[in-house]
Amino acid sequence: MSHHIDPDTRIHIEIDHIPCEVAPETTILSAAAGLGIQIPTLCYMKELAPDGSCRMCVVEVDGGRKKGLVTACSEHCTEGMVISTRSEKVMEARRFVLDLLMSNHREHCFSCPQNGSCKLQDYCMEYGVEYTSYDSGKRVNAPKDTSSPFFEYNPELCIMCRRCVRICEELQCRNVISLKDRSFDTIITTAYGRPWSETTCESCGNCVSHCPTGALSAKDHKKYRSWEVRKVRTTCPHCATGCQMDLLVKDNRIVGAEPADGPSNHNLLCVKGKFGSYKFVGSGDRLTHPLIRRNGQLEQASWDEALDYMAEQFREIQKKYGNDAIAGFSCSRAPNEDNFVFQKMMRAAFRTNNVDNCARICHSASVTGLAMTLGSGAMTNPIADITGDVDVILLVGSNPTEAHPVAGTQIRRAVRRGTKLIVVDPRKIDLTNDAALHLQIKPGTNVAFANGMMHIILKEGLADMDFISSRTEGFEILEQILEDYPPEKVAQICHIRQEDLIQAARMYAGARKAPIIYCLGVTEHSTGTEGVMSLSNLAMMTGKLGRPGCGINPLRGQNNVQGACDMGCLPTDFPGYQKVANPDVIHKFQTAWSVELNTRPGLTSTEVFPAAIKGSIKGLYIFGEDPIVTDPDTGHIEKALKNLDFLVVQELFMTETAAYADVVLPGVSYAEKEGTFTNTERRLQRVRKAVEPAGLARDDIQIFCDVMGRMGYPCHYDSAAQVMDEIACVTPSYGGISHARLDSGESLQWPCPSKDHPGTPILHAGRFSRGLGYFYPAVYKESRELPDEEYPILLTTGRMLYHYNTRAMTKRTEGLNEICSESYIEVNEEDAKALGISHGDKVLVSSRRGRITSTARVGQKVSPHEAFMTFHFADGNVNRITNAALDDLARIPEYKACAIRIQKA
Ligand SMILES: Nc1nc2c(c(=O)[nH]1)N[C@H]1C(S)=C(S)[C@@H](COP(=O)(O)OP(=O)(O)OC[C@H]3O[C@@H](n4cnc5c(=O)[nH]c(N)nc54)[C@H](O)[C@@H]3O)O[C@H]1N2
Ligand SMILES: Nc1nc2c(c(=O)[nH]1)N[C@H]1C(S)=C(S)[C@@H](COP(=O)(O)OP(=O)(O)OC[C@H]3O[C@@H](n4cnc5c(=O)[nH]c(N)nc54)[C@H](O)[C@@H]3O)O[C@H]1N2
Ligand code: SF4
Ligand code: SF4
Ligand SMILES: [Mo]
Repeated sequence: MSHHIDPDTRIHIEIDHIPCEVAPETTILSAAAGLGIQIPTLCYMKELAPDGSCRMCVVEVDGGRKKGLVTACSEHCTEGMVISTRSEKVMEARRFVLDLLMSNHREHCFSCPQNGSCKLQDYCMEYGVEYTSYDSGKRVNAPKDTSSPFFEYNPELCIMCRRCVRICEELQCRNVISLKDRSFDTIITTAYGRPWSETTCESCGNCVSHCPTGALSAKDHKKYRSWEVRKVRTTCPHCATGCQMDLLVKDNRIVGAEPADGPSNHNLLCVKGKFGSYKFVGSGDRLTHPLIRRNGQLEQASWDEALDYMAEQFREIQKKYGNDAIAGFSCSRAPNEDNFVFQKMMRAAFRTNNVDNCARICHSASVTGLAMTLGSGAMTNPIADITGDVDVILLVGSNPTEAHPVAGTQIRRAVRRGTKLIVVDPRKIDLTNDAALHLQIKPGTNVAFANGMMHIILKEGLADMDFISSRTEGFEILEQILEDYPPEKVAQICHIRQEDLIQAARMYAGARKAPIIYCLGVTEHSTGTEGVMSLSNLAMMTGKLGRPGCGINPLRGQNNVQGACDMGCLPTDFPGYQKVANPDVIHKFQTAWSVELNTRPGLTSTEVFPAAIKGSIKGLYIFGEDPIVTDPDTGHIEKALKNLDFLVVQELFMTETAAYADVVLPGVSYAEKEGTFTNTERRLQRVRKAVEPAGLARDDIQIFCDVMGRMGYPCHYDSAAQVMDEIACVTPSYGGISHARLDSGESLQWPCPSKDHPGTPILHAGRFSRGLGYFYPAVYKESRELPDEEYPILLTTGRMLYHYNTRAMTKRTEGLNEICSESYIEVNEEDAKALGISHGDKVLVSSRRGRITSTARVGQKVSPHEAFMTFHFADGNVNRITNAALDDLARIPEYKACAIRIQKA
């Protein structure tokens, strides 16, 4: 029998003469912290198992089972223990530890960037250790490594606490850093002692953030002294993982970022959060003045001039063509409060439902698909839950170690603890190295794959028939369809091995806890919505919904794309997915906003461009999106924008889209305003103002209010908190949310209907949001464009770790450009050989829509006759050649499959 301790047992101890009770398995360190007694630590980190190696945390114990000095981080409290944290023996032992450390540490505190926030320095002061008594000390003589673009390693300042080694190994799961014995010394080094820049280091900088001394320090740290900076707690502006961090602010400039302890990141960041989240804010090329096009040129104007002109032009369009000739795109990089006011402006002041956001070209298939099958188009379970204690992870069309890196590392960690990972992706992504099974499917065949899995599950009796009969509907029709997807046929369609499909089906269905995690490899297809619904069919059929460690989990992309959708920046939905088509909803908002509303559902953003070409859309207001770069088939976007009567772009930078505008308005970034982002787990987190914006740039909400006034619908807010109060008032799922609750430290996931509601981590427990879960009868259909003789290669597109979408933010961080700043195309070596192309060659890439040049990366990452490009780079932007074919249900474009030809340039 295993040793069992009742968690209700209490253990009685005494620390520094204060008696207290603790639960079993409590360490002395945390018991002391509970009493407000700080014990010094160097190697200890709450996220890592205790190491006890630095011995700084020694305390003296008596009573209980032990007597003498023990390390508080690793020693558990036992009944009757009497602990002294500052006895003379303890102080002496700590002085000895420090004395030894100092013998190996060069004291150039004066020039060390860590001066003032170094734990070694602090403790030496506190314990009165001014110099080492081991002057013949074995000083490490290894040279500095400055090869990383972001940080340097100075071995002379290292105290061998091993935090960096363990973070890299146990949390980041990269094993770049290790301990190496060199005759007398042990030193910290990279694998094979190579320069940092040549290792597999991902520059997450977590080792740097947690190094207690100046041994690992950010290059940017040279620009400030620790006591000069103010810390502002906020949320990372890049992906929807929603990592919490502190911006370090010196005067009115952000000089760095540190990870904070948030529910989705637990003191970790990725390279974009750590090093790519602040330089763009203070970049010299920010927009600082409104601009008006005069005689073909964009010229500086005052706010009044720009806003008056805008209102005049938009009114003119309304008069001539009606309210629905104007459309607006909202910004899912911006806070909820901005998005709420933007859609309110479009609906109440412009009187149109033509409002959308970039979810349309991203996860609209999830919003639509999961709403149809489950009743709520959002991730069902939290990140920590689906990467914690789970048996199998089914990862479909998602590359989280690059696109959601802090979530990605949690998947790597799960695998190390024993979780089996199944990767379904046309490419060998980083996580295929950790996978038990990689189904390298042909792009565009997700529905066939899912149907094939379900065919096997049914045939082998692995379905959860009780769940199907008690909680779902539509099974019989799907069951008939599935007959048509035997493994041999599916293997052929998907270009995979039958045995692998069968094994994947058994692993997934047979597991007790197995979440599906998916992303754009599923949604960005002309059959994207059906792809999503096929995956929800798979989860329902195996009863893996509404409970921990399961669910269907779209990793949303942009930092606040979940929020932009929640806020009603959708042509068919008011905030909280209340339908425009429902007269009661219209009535509700007419009353709330004291205005008569347009009852016609609007156009999606992807419908707006063809409508502009046709001439039925005449005016467009784009808030923080850059469709010339990011929408498919650039040619048709250019044509559409040129055909407009009037275009307004509200931006941080002069983007390629802004260059087409009649009026450009300077908005402010996440670091210059207050608000909230909703991350992919439906979690509301605060965004806080760190610096004042430059020039005349204005808070985006204020701009919308000024526009609303001029369009005849006066509106004013004193603060973002006040906007959130209105959101809570009209949005049932946000009913209990307020800035005050978030500021008091609560972490809330919607639905959170009332002020005393704790939020909802897991959706669909006991009952689906729509009542019964619906099996959508999805049939496999081919991608709209397939390879042929003329265009023989199937291209899929996506992302890489170091850059973010248009690079509006990441290209303003030099280090990221140093790692990669040019377009490339991943080509299979077999094709390369046939085409006479070598790694690094310039190539011409063409499709029916255009032609670009790029650089070939030849290898085995993609299958033969397939290729991959990112859309981050202006030289050879892949959207010149992608296909704007749309999905019938969500109107999402087919970014992930089109036919191309590659030639040597
Ligand atoms: N570094 C970085 N991070 C980002 C972003 C960024 O630009 N850079 N953008 C953010 C945004 S907006 C989003 S939406 C997310 C997107 O995050 P992801 O969707 O994870 O990223 P992608 O690279 O677009 O696509 C994921 C994978 O889908 C695979 N794939 C392509 N076609 C298919 C298919 O038919 N079936 C299957 N099963 N897989 C397929 C691709 O090979 C790719 O590995 O990332 C967010 N995070
Ligand atoms: N080929 C291909 N193309 C794709 C994709 C793909 O996988 N393949 N993915 C698609 C996806 S998923 C997405 S989400 C889109 C993204 O497409 P976009 O949304 O166009 O890309 P971003 O770079 O995120 O652009 C956001 C813009 O908002 C501005 N901005 C940021 N914050 C603020 C703010 O607070 N206020 C104001 N006024 N402006 C702000 C930035 O300066 C930036 O120019 O790209 C799509 N394009
Ligand atoms: S480099 Fe820093 S974190 Fe790593 S062992 Fe040395 S002192 Fe510790
Ligand atoms: S994982 Fe996403 S949210 Fe977290 S630091 Fe990286 S980019 Fe920011
Ligand atoms: Mo996205």
